[in-house]
Amino acid sequence: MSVAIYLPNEAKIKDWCGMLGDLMPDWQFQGISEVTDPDAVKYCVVWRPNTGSMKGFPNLKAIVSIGAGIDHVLADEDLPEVPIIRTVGTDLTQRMKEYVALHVLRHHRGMPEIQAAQARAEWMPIVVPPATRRRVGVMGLGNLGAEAAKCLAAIGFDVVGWSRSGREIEGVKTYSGAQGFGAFLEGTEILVNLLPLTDETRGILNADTFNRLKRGAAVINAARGPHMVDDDLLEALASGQIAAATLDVFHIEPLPSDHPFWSHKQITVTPHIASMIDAATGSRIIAKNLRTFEETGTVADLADAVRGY
Ligand code: NDP
Ligand code: OXD
Repeated sequence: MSVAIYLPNEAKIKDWCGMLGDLMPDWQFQGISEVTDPDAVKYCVVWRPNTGSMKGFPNLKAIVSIGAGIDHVLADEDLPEVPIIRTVGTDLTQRMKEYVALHVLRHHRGMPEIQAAQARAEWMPIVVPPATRRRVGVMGLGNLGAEAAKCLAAIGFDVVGWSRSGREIEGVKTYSGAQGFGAFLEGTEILVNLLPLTDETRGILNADTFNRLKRGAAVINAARGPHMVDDDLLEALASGQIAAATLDVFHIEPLPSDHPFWSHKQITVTPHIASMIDAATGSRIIAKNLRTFEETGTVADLADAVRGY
C-alpha cells in the first residue's frame, strides 16, 4: 500500500516516513514530491498541503490530517473528494487542557501585571476574586473544548461553554448556536477559543464579540489565527474593553517579525504550541487509523468536509 506524505519541512517528511514505515513495514511511505507511480498512492498524510498537490492521485482513498483541524486540508482548492481523517487522541487533549489551565490561571491571578511590576521592582500585591466568582467561557465543546471546560470547572471556575448543536457537560452551563451566543458571552471575563476554523467561525473574535464580554476581559485564542480580527483586538486592548490576550495561532505562521502582537505589552505570543502532536504518538494513531480505514472503509476520527470540521 503506497502512502504519500507532505509537511512543509523536508526533514519532518523523512521522520514521519521512517516512523510510519517502522510501524507498518508492509506499507510504503514516501514524500509527495518523490512519488513516481501516482496510480499506486492510496492515502495522503499531510499538514498544510499545497493546492493541487494531491489531485494527481486517481486512486486516493482518504487524506489524513496530521492534527485535529482540517482547515489546512480544505484550503486546497483542488482537493480530491475523499474522506478526511483527523489525528486526535488523549495526548492532544491533555496538552490543550494544560495550556488552557495555565493561561486562564495566569489571567485570573493577574500574572501579566505582577510580572510588569517586577520589571519595575515594584511590590504590587493584588487581590483577585476566587475562581468560583470568575466566569470563563469556552467556545467549541469538541474533543479539546469539552475537556478544557471540565478541567476549568474542576479548578473551581464558573465555566460556560458554547457549541453549534449544544452539549451537556457536568459542571458547565452550555449554550448553542447564534441565539445562545450573546448569553454565553455576557459576564464572561476570560474567553477561550477552541472552535474549528470554518466559514461560520472565521473572524468570530471581533469587536462585536469583545464588546459583549465583561469590560477588562482576557482572550485566549488556541484554535486558529483567522478566528481573530487582529485590528479589532488591538483597538479593544487600547480602549480597555479587553485587558490582555494570549495568542497561540496567527493569520500567518510563523508570526512575521514586524507584527504588532510581538511587542504588545498586553499580548502573550506562543508559537502554535498549545497542543502539538508529537511524531511518535501521532504516527501510532495514524498507523492505527490507516489500517482500520483500509480494513473497514471508515474510522471514528472521520471529519465532515461539508461541515468543515
Ligand atoms: P472538534 O471538531 O472535536 O469540536 C469542535 C467544536 O466546535 C464542537 O463542539 C462544535 O460544535 C463547535 N463548533 C463548530 N462550529 C461551530 C459554530 N459555528 N458555532 C458554535 N460552535 C461550533 O474539534 P477539536 O476540539 O478537536 O479541535 C478544535 C480546534 O482546535 C481544531 O479545529 C484546531 O483548529 C484547533 N487546534 C489547535 C491546536 C493548537 O496547538 N493551537 C491543536 C489542536 C487543535 P458541535 O459540538 O455542535 O459539533
Ligand atoms: C491541530 C493543530 O489542528 O496542531 O492539531 O493545530
